[in-house]
Amino acid sequence: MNLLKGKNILIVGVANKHSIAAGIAQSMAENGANLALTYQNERLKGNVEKLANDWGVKTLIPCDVGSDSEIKETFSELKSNWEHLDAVIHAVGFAPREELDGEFVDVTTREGFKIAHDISSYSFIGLAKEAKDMMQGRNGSLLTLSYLGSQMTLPNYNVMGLAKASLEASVRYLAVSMGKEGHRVNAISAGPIKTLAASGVKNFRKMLSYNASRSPIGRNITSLEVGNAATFLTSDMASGISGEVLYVDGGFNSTAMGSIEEAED
Ligand code: NAD
Ligand code: 0WE
Repeated sequence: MNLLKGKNILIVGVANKHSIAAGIAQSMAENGANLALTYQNERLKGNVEKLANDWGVKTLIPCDVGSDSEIKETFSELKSNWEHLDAVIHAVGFAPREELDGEFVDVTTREGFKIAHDISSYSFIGLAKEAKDMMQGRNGSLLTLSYLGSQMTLPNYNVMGLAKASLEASVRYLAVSMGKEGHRVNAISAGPIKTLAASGVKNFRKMLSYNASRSPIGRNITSLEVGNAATFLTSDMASGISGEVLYVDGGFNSTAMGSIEEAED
């Protein structure tokens, strides 16, 4: 399909081939988009360069979203390549590792809270602010990635749950603000996927099998499935959708009791 033919799209959050942002880039490249990618730091540059090559992407820009000046620099660099911008994809989340292992009330710190909200939530607003100029008159789209932990508790997601709740609220406020410019703002709430961000998480394999067995589709989702939903939301096919959180989780969020078989009598 060619849902994004001729659209210029910035993707933030590719670390390696397992990244959700990589599934999004693949789907968008297959749908005719012109892509630019950022990478967080020199350590990840090599990985991202190789992937960019596979997708025929020429524009690669370093950007730590914790820095206002790096965000600004990203868009001035982009402006030297493109006349305009149609969409921004934000697939970034981070909390200090210690915040994601243990009892919420004990492991959450003021500093960890600040970092989690800064990198995982504020950064989406920071990107929108700077993207506005290049997106003028384009009826563009902004998209971020969230997780069910924003709405319900699960072990160890802790302060990230708060940061994702903040991110989802900012999707709604940004939808109003950016709506005045003709742009749409949405989130995809993805089911669990084994990515770099998930690799350090205790019992992640168990979480994957728990989710697969309790999902209506009976399996976990892939980053390409997230990518295809992202392609739809970014395309003109979704021109009526804004301020929305779309679940791409095989239906997991909608079941309270998938099966009774494993319960005891
Ligand atoms: P990933 O590790 O592949 O991607 C996370 C990205 O965030 C990396 O590219 C990393 O470089 C980037 N990042 C972190 N701090 C940054 C900073 N200061 N500046 C710039 N970039 C920074 O993992 P992923 O699972 O693909 O995560 C992408 C998004 O998807 C995140 O928002 C995550 O919360 C969300 N998500 C993940 C899952 C899952 O199970 N993997 C499920 C739902 C939502
Ligand atoms: O949003 C995420 C990933 C969040 C994340 C993961 C890490 C691990 C390494 C943010 N920051 C860090 N920092 C690190 O140092 N997911 C939805 C995946 C995920 O992470 C979890 C999960 C799930 C699911 C953490 C605990 C419990 C469940």
